[in-house]
Amino acid sequence: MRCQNPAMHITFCCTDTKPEPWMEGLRAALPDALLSVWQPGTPAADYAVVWAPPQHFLDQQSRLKALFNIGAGVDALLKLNLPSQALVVRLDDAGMSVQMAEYVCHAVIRHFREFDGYAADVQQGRWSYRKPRSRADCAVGVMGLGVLGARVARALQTFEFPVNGWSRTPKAIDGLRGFSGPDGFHDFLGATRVLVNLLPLTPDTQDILNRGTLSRLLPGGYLINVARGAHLVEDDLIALIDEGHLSGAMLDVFRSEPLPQAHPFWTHPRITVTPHTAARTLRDESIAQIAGKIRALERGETVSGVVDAQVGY
Ligand code: NDP
Ligand code: OXD
Repeated sequence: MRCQNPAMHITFCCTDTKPEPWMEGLRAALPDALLSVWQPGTPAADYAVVWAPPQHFLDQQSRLKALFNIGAGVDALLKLNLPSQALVVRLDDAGMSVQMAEYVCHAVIRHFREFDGYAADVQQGRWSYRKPRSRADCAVGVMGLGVLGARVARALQTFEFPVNGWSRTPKAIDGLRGFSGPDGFHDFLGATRVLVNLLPLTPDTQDILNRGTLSRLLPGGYLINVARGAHLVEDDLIALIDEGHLSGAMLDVFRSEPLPQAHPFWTHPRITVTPHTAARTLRDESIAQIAGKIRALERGETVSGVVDAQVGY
């Protein structure tokens, strides 16, 4: 379908992202639109495709109808002063949830089956066996049951792990033990051995992974943080691992990214670091989704993935 408004202007303002392939894709998907790579002086646009845009870009957007964030998390965007008339639209899966399910299942299985221990033994030329662990004793708790968390929970169920889930509002997912709200949080943690964080970063969730909360996990607890670094009080994690209450962690996100060279996470023997790569933005899928939503908005329809700035996600 062609755009109804031939004068529609879409501008691209994404930090650390090469614009050319995005522009090519957007041009193919929306041939009637006027496209620009934003720079100071570019006229105000109808729609913007953004990642970490500067405040002065937003200040110039007097007629913007929607901002399309090329990621799922909008915490950085919501810290800015946004044009009040514009919708903020996050990427709505667009190929991310299957990647996140792969990452988390890999992390859980690697921990549960002790594959790091086997790899270390093999390095030493040792043919060793470890006692199989009980799956029933390895309840996995997923914090956040949104687009990504719900998919991760379902993927974990296929490996027959008991799965707990925690969300702000109650959620019914077949076979999942659901907890919600602040009242359900302690019981959720107390029933969980492997904790997966897939919450958005909001004032309510900042620092939520701390000594008090992580201590409530079942003994030998393991943390997988794939949401945002600012959810985790890093020193508390290291202390709990070193004290033996937690058995380790696999971390994809950090307070400071790239993770500083001198950071203790790099060398901690029980912490695995990955470079914010659990679920990457896939360009073609994202362009198709954004173009589809622009067309829908131009037809006066509603679209999914609109962020509620009041709740913060
Ligand atoms: P969604 O917005 O779809 O889901 C968020 C979930 O968190 C919802 O279930 C929501 O509850 C729950 N939640 C929010 N606030 C609270 C709270 N205070 N207490 C309890 N539950 C809460 O997010 P996504 O699943 O799409 O993404 C989650 C996060 O993953 C992103 O915000 C981003 O930070 C991170 N991410 C990381 C990537 C990586 O590569 N490492 C890639 C992509 C995203 P309810 O259902 O009741 O609304
Ligand atoms: C995202 C991310 O939010 O990459 O999409 O973390």
